[in-house]
Amino acid sequence: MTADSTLSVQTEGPWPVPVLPEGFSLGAATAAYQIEGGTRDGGRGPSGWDAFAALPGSILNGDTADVACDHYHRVPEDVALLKDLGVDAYRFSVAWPRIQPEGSGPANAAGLAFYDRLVDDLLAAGIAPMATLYHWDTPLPLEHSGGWLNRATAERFGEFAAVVGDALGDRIDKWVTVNEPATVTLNGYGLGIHAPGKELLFDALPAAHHQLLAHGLAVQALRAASVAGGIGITNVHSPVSPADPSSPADVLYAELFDAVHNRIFADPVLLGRYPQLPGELAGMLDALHAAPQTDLDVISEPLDFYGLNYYAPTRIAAGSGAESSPDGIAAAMAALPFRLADWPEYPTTGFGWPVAPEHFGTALEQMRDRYAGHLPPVYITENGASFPDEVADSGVVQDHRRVDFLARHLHSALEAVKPGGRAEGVDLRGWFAWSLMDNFEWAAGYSQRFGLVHVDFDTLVRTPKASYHWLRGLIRSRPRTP
Ligand code: IFM
Repeated sequence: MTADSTLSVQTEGPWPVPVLPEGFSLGAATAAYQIEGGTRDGGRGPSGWDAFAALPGSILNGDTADVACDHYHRVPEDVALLKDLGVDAYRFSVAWPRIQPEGSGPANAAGLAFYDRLVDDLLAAGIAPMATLYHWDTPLPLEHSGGWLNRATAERFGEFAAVVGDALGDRIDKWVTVNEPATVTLNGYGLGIHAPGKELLFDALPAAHHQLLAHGLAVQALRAASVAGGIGITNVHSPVSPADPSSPADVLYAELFDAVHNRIFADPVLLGRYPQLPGELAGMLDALHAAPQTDLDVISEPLDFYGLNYYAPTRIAAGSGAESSPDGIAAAMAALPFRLADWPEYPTTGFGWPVAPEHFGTALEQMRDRYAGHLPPVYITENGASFPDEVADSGVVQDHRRVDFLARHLHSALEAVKPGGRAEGVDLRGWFAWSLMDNFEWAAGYSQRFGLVHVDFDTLVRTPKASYHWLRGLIRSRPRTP
């Protein structure tokens, strides 16, 4: 049931009104593991995240995604919310363990049927489906064989892409192969705060290469399946700066962090090579430089679009320190010679991330400066913030900090790419809010609410927040195309 939240909601405030170019697409995004629940339904197999979440202490408050938003059983209600919101596009992900419970072999018909219906419902509602093939839910048998440390996982992913491409290729508007391989590599394999919980630090780099190879193999498989929609990848980009620009050590480690968070994922896709680091850092990416050129040729298959997720900038200081956040305690970070530094000049989100919209422009500027001439049209595939929202007695969720965040960030991105803007030349085509609804925020469980729609995790009642009404108003304010 959806609570009535339209009364007395306020969507105007001191935030800017983004000026939308003609044809600019507005959407909302989710991911299968974070919203679906139904983890034992329809023949779905277990995933690496199911196993990780079952480990005591891995997820805040011992939360699991077994029910999540119960989207698996509530597709009509959720598509109705999207239709009323008026978005042009909806980004969701296809759970690999629903389609191939063993991580290989023939498709599970019930799994495919779920997405088949979802896509048809979206199209009937006039919403363009953007499907992500990998948003972190690796089938458990593949995780047991080494996960992304094993090259074979990339090959299995190419086969999975072919299966989904054959089934849905006539109706998906845009395909995202892999979502945020940086987060999987760093949090999952480097620091151990996400599945599969490995603390390998720089020995995690093969996981990056194999996800990128998986991306390239998926591009080839989708093209071989003659899918109608465009194909891209989604990388999360965080502009990195040294805590003290006059400190050579801070500058050096900022460059290293920029490489392992941003460049080792964007350079090979867009330029066909891994970045080189200067001086004493030069050997740190040896595991990547050992990759054969034939792999890089696959990884750099030309794309129809590039997906960019933006949340916050990063500040790096020399010196070690473990990181603690609702996402877990990254104890392994203490073994590194650098640490994440604070941004005392900015307000923070529920996660403690700095709210710094002007750095969104920096992210786009860096994309232009680094990849001009190689950068296809760009979609912001995620942008959003967590805040501790509550439903008031009146039934309204006044999440004005989120409205402020979204309005300022969208405005900043559009200002940056407009003629004369600092990122002029980036062909920015659209923006997706993260997320349509509050959901399972990985190691932070249900403690971080990112949604335009509030979800009561006891009753599963959905309540559109002020941010939902703000985006709905923005969409409706656009001039109608004849
Ligand atoms: O919830 C995640 C999403 O799965 C990937 N990008 C970042 C979001 C917020 O942490």
